[in-house]
Amino acid sequence: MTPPRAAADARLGGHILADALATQAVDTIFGVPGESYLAVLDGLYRHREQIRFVVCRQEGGAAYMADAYAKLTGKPGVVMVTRGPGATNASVGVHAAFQDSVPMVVVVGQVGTDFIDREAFQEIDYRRMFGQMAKWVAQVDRTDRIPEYVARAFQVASSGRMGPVVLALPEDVLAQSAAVADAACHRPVRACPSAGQVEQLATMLARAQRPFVMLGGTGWTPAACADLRAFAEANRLAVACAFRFQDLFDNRHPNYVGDVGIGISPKLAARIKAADLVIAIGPRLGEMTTSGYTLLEVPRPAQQLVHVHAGIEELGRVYQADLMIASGMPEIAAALRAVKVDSTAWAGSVAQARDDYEAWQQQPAIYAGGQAPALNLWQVVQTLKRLLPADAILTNGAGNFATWANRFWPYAGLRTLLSTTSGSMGYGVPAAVSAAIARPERTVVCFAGDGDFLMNGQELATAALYDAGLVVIVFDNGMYGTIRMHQEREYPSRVFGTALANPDFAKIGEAFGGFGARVARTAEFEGAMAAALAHARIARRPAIVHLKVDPQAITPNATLDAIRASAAKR
Ligand SMILES: Cc1ncc(C[n+]2csc(CCOP(=O)(O)OP(=O)(O)O)c2C)c(N)n1
Ligand SMILES: [Mg+2]
Repeated sequence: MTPPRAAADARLGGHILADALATQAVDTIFGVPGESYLAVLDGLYRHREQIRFVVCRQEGGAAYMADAYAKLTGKPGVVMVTRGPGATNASVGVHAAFQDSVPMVVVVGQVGTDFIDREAFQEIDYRRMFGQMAKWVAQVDRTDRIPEYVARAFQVASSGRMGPVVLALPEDVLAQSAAVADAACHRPVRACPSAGQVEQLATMLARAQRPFVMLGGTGWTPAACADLRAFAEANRLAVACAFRFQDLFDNRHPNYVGDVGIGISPKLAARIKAADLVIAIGPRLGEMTTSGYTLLEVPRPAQQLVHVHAGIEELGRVYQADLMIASGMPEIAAALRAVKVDSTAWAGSVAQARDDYEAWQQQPAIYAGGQAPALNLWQVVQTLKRLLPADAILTNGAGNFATWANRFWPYAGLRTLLSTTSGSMGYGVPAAVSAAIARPERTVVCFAGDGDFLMNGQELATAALYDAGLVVIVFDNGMYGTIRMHQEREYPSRVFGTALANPDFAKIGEAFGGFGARVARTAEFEGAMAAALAHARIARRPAIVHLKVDPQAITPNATLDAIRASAAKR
C-alpha cells in the first residue's frame, strides 16, 4: 500500500484521485475509458505497478466483474466509467451489487462544474439516477476534497450492510490542482452481538424442538464459515443456504440440507414451515429466500425467528423477529462457536433432512422415459463432478439453465459460487473473466443460457487480453426458456416473443482466440469438456462448450409439454 502523502505539493485532481485509490489499497480497477477522466488515467499510469486497470468491452461487464471481484476477495470492487452512456451501462452492476450487499465503488466522470445543470453533453444528475440503486451517491465539487470523498466511499461501501457507492467527478475538478494530504486507508466497521443476545439465542435454541438454520448474505470469511460449521456440528443443526449463497456451507457436509430460493425442494420448504425456530444468519429475508414471503409469514412468522444481519436497517424491515442481532458475520460466527445446548430433541432430524436432500439430487424424472432428450443435463453435471476440482469457481447469470448448477453441483465452500440474487442475465461471463483474472490458479466454469450468454459474451475479449483461462458452457435451447415456461403456464400454447436465433457458439470461442466444441448427445460431453478445460488451463484463453439442449428439458421437474398440458387442464 502507498504511504499517504502530506499536503506539501499541489497535485492534479486526477492524480489526487489515483493516489487516493492507491491509499485505499485498491489493486484492480475494472473500466472502460472515457475522455471525461483522462486526468485519472494519467494518475493511474503512475501507479501501474500497483494497480491493474482491467479494460473491459462494456461498462455493464466491468461492473459485474467488479462485483465478482468483491465477492471473491472481500474487498470493494472498483469500477471506472465515463459519464452518461458509461454510467447507464454500468448501472446494471450497481443494482446487482445493491441487491447482493456487495461492496463496490463506482467512479463516474461528470461534466465540468461550469456546465452543470444545462444538460450538457452526456450530463446526468447521478444523485437522482443512482439515488435508489446505490448505498450512497456523491459528486465531488472541490479538488481538495477528493481524498475525503474517496475515503468515505470505501468506508460506506464496506461497513454495515455493504453496498455500491457512486462518486461523480466533474472534469474541471479532475483537471485542476490542489495541495491536499491523502486520507488514511478505510477500516470497515462491523457490529458485534452482545453477550446477552448470544445467551438469549442459546436459550431459544435449547427450548426448541425443530430448529433450522439458514445462512446467506455477504461479509463471510473462511474463518467465519468454519466457526459456523462447528456451531452446526456441535448442536446437530440442519443448515440451508439462501438463494445464490449456497457456497457458505460445504454442500457435501452431512448437516447441509439444501438451498432456499427459486425451485426450492418441496420437502425443504415444508421443513422450514414446520420448524419452531428459524435462525437466519446473514440473509436478507427477501422474496427469494422466503418463497415469496410464504415460508415465513409477514410480519410475524409462526416460527420463532432469530435474524442476524450486518445492517441495522435490515432488521425488522419485513419480519418482526423475536431476536434481532446486528452483527458482522465473523463476529456472530465466533460467538456461536461457543454455544452448545442439549440437542437430543432434534438429534435425528438432520439425517432425515439430509436424506431428503440426497433424494433431490437423484436423476430427475424427465430423463427416465424412452423419449428422454438426447443430451442429459443431469449427466452433464455428474460428469463435471468427475472433471472439475472441488474448489472450482462456478458462475452463472439468470435463466432456467442455472438450475442444473444450483441444484446439482455440490458447492464446496466459500467463494466457489459467483451469481446474483437479482437474477441478472449476463452476469456469468464477466464474473468468470474476473475470477480467472483474480484467481488464475483456480478452475473457472461459467454456466450460460443462449439468451444470457449474448448479454455480455463480448467480455471474452477481455479474457483474451488478460490471459484468463475459463470455460463457458452455453445451454442453447433456442429461446428465452424461463419466460417461455411461464408463458406456457399462464397462457398455454400462446408462444410470443421468446424465440431466439442463435449463432454457432463454439465458433465464438474460436473467434476470441480460444476453443469451441459442440455437444448434442450425452456421450459427447466428457471429451469436449476435458478438451475445453485443458485449453483454458494451458492456452489461458476462453473455451466454449456449446450444448444443443432439447427445449423440452426446461426444468428438471417437468418438460415443456407437461407444463403446457397441465396448464391447459386448469
Ligand atoms: C437483464 C435481464 N433481462 C431480462 C430478464 C428476464 N429473464 C429472466 S430469465 C430470462 C430468459 C433467460 O434465457 P436463457 O439465457 O436462454 O436461459 P433459459 O431460461 O432458456 O435456460 C429472461 C429474459 C432478466 N432476468 N435479466
Ligand atoms: Mg435459452
